[in-house]
Amino acid sequence: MKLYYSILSPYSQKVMIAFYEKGVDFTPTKVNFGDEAGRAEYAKIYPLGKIPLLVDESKDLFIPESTIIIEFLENEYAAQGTSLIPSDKTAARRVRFKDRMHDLYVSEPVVTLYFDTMKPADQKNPEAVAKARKTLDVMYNYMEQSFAENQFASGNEFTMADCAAFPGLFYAQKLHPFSQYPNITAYFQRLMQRPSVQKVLSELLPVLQAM
Ligand SMILES: N[C@@H](CCC(=O)N[C@@H](CS)C(=O)NCC(=O)O)C(=O)O
Repeated sequence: MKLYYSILSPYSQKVMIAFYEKGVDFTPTKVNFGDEAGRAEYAKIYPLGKIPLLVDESKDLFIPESTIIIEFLENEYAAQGTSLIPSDKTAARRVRFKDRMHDLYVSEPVVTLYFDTMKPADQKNPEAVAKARKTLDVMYNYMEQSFAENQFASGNEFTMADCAAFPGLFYAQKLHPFSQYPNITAYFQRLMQRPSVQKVLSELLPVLQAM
């Protein structure tokens, strides 16, 4: 199985954490978003141009969207590694809800902040930045309460929702710090201790240092 990804991409990191938690092998296939040729090449594979994307031509598999890739992994490899989506329907719905919360209201605003820092002064969008920061503040308050009672995002077991939480929080450390929230800080430290997260960081940190 080929995973089209970039190590800088939060949604790629989310899926890689899931692969490592499940102990499922994959062939990492880097997408070069840094130049036009790389983008054009990838658009031939997936016209929407979004990563991550999981492809297995021999099995006629073509799976975009980080959450759907993890759903596929859990279905195919249920008995292997960490259970990322519980078999109980109510527990699974709660995990899916938290996964959506982390993608839409943590990772997305953090991505907005990240790209705004890269823009020249005359292209910055203070309105979008203010909205992103407000969303993050609401989420931080919500998460702070949640982690007072739970070790992980949906109860006391690591799930897909935690795969989704790590990348946004990782970039948020610099872009919209959560250090004044002790429960989120402790949760982030728990995530940092996961071998799956360490494996992603071992690829990510050298790239960030070189930038
Ligand atoms: N909802 C998608 C989001 C994927 C996404 O936005 N990926 C970004 C990188 S983190 C991307 O491919 N950006 C390239 C572009 O939009 O052209 C998922 O969960 O996989």
